[in-house]
Amino acid sequence: MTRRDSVRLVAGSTLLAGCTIPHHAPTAAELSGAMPMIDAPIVLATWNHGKPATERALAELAAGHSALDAAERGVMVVESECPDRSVGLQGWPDRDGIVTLDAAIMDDTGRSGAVACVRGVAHPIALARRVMDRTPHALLVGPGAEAFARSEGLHTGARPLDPEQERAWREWLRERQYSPRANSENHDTIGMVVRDAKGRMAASCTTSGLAWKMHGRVGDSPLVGAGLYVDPKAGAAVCTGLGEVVMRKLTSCIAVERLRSGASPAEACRDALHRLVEAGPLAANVQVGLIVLAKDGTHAAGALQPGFTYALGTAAGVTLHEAPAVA
Ligand code: SD4
Repeated sequence: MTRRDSVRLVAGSTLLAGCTIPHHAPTAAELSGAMPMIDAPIVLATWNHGKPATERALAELAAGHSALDAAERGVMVVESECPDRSVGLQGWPDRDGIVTLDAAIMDDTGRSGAVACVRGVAHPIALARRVMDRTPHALLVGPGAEAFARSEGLHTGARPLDPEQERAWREWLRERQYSPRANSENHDTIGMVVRDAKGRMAASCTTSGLAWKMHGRVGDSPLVGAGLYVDPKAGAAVCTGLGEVVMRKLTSCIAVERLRSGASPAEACRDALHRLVEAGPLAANVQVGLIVLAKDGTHAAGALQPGFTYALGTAAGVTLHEAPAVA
């Protein structure tokens, strides 16, 4: 995608055809994130694949579904199809040739659900939602999460690597080098923040994690406060990038806490990312992207390095943008 493409406005007419979102088309100031969009639905999602996910989330909102439903169903689009191989069962495997998935969902009532290191589940975000809705727990992992998936009819069964996964894994095995790089193709979690027309907010994350990770490795995506966070008094945030950095600094929680103390989304984004920069070697030469949505609909995105794209969905349609880098 060229930079020009990245800021091209995608016509909203197809997306919203037949749907009723009874709000004015956002002004340029509202779209920039600086002006509040009171009572208007808004969705932000990470990376280029955030666009189809955002389109789906907006369609869910237009059909009258909640922010929580939109956050779940939006990211399912990428779980089903992810050419980047960073989400869902088509994701790159770990170093033992096994695909393990992490996902989490949270709403603004303080409820959350998550799963980590699960195999054989096509829609880990739906499983995370069931953990939230149908268990007294917040996080299920590994075989326990898979057993729960079976009982919920969400386990799709063991499946061998597809030819492309097999080829890439075998190629990696030749060198067995594992050194995460900024903006490498294996940092592409789909994360989403949503505010519906009633002002309800939700966030979701789903990923196959880092390619060629150690078996059992879990990143930030299923961890509340790290990969995602929602506070009804402030707003919501989602992170993508190197989980080992984010989970040690609770980047999403820091961003939302800054909103709570009165910072704008742009300030909250910058401050949370600066905490990573302050960490020195831990965050040197790695990528972390952050999207922040305040309760009033103002929003911002930022990243440690250039190249982090995100989708913005409003009543006017879905646009792709590149976030400013702080490093
Ligand atoms: C992880 N944060 O497992 C995820 C990976 C990611 O964009 O976000 N990639 O560390």
